[in-house]
Amino acid sequence: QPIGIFDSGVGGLTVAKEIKRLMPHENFIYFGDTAHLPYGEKSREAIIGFSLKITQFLLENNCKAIVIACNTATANALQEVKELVGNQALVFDVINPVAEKVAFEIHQNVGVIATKATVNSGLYRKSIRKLNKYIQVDELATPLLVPAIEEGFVNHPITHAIIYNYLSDKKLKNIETLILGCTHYPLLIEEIKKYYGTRVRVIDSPKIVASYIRDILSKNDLLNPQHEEGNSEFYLSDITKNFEKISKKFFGNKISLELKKL
Ligand code: DGN
Repeated sequence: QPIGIFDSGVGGLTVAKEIKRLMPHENFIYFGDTAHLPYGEKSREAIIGFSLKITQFLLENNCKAIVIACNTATANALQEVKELVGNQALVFDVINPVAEKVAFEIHQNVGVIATKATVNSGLYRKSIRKLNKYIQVDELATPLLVPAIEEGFVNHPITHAIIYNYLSDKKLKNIETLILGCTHYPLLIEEIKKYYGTRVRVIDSPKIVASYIRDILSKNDLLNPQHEEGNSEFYLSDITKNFEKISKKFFGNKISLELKKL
């Protein structure tokens, strides 16, 4: 049985890549909802609607676990996805494992950058402070980053300018740790680290999420036996050049992308 992973576009590939690296024997099905991108600007109702349709598709494909590899969908539709899934599969999200990890670390001033819809939900702040009320969490919406990444502007003067502009915001002035609260942002992690030097630790969320998933699958005895390499399938609601480019960079040229309208 495969692991189903979804996002609005290429962002969730950062999580899929870590899942593949840590669990090479697992099969996975990736769904990128490129036709409805970016989720960060959509209403809660719209985000719930897309997330449920994708989850349904993944369940029809017999997934043993559903990974909401999108912070915006997690922040707006986690409960609804869990209700739809019931006990048909396990549901994982990208916020709670990271919040748990950060809540028990020594740093007290944490910054989060994310889409508008994630910041408006305040879910990072709530989840971290529920576990540790001494941590100060400041969230900043950085909405231009997703379209820039989807346009392929990685390691590019345009993204440099956007990053410098956002990160110099006074909200993030005293932070010691920065959470990349959008699965697209790890594609810019080197550029973001360069901005801070050693002053701020930048959290690599996909690594944390993938190792959390492995632990839970293993506890539930749901990991595949380790004798053959897992295969991967990719479905998109619109096939875009950038998705093709980034997915091939991550998973090699042999992968094929299937069109699946929602
Ligand atoms: N990658 C998604 C996230 O983690 O929030 C959102 C991207 C988007 O559609 N704006």
